[in-house]
Amino acid sequence: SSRKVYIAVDLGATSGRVIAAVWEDGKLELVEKHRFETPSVRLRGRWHWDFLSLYSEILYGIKTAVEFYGADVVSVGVDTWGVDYGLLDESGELLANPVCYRDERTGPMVKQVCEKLGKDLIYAETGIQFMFFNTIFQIAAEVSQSRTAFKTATRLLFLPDLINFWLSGVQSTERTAASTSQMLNPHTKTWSEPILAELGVSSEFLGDVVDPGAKLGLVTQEVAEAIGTSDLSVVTVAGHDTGSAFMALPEVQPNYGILSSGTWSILGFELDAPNTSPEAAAAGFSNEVGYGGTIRFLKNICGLWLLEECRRSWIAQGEEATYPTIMEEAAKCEPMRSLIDPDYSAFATAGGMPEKIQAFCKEKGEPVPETNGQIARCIFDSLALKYDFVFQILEKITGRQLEGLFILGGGSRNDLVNQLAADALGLPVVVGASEATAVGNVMAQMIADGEAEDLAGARNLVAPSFSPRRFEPRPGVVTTEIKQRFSALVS
Ligand code: LFR
Repeated sequence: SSRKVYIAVDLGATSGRVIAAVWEDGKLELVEKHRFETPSVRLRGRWHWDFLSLYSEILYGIKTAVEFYGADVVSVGVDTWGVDYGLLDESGELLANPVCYRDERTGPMVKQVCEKLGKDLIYAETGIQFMFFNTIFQIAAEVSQSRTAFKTATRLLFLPDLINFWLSGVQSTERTAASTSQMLNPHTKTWSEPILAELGVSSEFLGDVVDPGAKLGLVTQEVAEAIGTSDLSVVTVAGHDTGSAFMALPEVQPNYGILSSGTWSILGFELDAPNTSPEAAAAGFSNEVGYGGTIRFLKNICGLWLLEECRRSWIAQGEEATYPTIMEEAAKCEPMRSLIDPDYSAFATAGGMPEKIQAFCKEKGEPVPETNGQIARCIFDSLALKYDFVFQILEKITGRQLEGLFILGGGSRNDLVNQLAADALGLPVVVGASEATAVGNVMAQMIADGEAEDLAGARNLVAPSFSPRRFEPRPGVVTTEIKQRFSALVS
């Protein structure tokens, strides 16, 4: 048949998905084959990913897709959140469970590494915003704690590469995943020598960097037995999930900002070349290398993590706290009553989120949100205001006057926030695929398979399959006073 099926494995910090993308008669249809949680496990003072369990879920999802689509299945691609990694010995053995990026072990490292190398040099070399969990700081923590697994390891694989290795038997280092580590130079698009030298790691340890779209080969015999076919090819995609998400724009609109909304709210837009100017450095924007050498010029805003963490607390206290009830209550609450800075540092780590939000409000003289609905509403209002705040900086640095905002990803299902974002920006919001990451993942596979020539071609090919939704700004909902009140809260 003319039908082709590509499998996207997409791991996010809230859930993992195995999605079959069915390409037939010029239309791409996404079918979710398996969804599972990706919880972190506290063990001996550290937050770990339960990686073998994630691997089993992935195999199960692929098997289900193969059973259903048979010989039409062409290839599989893997993307995950960024910066985390597995450590391997010479024989390819995984030496320890990968540690979660939110783990506190990197805390003191930012200061330490920056004092040694200089913040300016690190930014000029990498163009990446300073976040405590970047791989550069995780490696510094490994060194400083003299961790046995790290000392023994001969190879580091970022998480998408680790799964690709388990599926195909081939070790590779994909460029978009490498880029967000804060160890890659976005101008040369290869490892930064000064950073590697400072960390004391070699480019062999990190590996030669390959582009998304590389064919690694067929699945191993072991995997073939688990999924029921040996005829499945493993292809590198934009392994960093945000890199895949930014590929799946609903329209070509160069003057639109792009928001990838999920656990994180990642706001920026696509450039042809990196901007590592002092202004970009001062504002803390990242230049992440994307598919086809594009640059995502962006900033991470703490996104629906805030709500996920609140839900985790509420559920632990025996409440039901389902998404629909929370949304319904939040919609009924007084708008803009309590505001927080979503990026306040204490919010970045796990635990006690409702109390942390209440404490922030108390300290800043904001009315303290009491009910679950009020807390959720506070998060949504504050996120929309933060988008506007960052958007203005983005305009200043790039000299572009932005005309609207694309919202992509799982968080784009939240129409309350979509509308609030339009209100805060005073601009239209166009909502694209909620599984944008999977769409981008599949686009890279389609290009590798010869169905599209390049990124622009794939965008044109795939966009008609996902009809965008528009939100127009409502005048008067977000006033100048509210914006000023919010700005005063941002540290
Ligand atoms: C989103 C994301 C962000 C990255 C953060 C940590 O899932 O990949 O792009 O900054 O997670 O890796």
